[in-house]
Amino acid sequence: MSDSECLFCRIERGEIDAEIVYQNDLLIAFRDIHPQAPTHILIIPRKHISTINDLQDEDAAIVGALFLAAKELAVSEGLLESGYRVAMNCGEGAGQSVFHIHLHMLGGRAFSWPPG
Ligand code: DGP
Repeated sequence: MSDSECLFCRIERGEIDAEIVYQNDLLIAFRDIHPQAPTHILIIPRKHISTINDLQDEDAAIVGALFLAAKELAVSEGLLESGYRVAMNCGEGAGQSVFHIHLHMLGGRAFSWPPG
């Protein structure tokens, strides 16, 4: 899929509405359209990267920025004390449905392990 057709690239360009809760020069974060917890935010790089398997060494700063954004969002969402989960699915078999990498950040309820 090209960047022009990618759903999350279109959100990043402002062509599709989303509730953006955080952004910087490397990424944007917005609320998931089908939340699985009281807080469910997707943190995506501005750069189109389809899956974890497509990451290059030069993307290390982007990957780090995704996690640092999760920490900032834990503060703004009030989740530091209660805890929260971050997860990234890779491939259809793992549940990935949008092929532009995104870190799920979920909080506001109890979580079990292992995930389904
Ligand atoms: P995954 O299954 O890991 O690829 O997660 C994709 C997530 O994207 C899923 O939780 C639902 C969310 N999603 C899909 N389409 C949209 C959309 O148009 N807007 C928003 N905000 N979220 C979307």
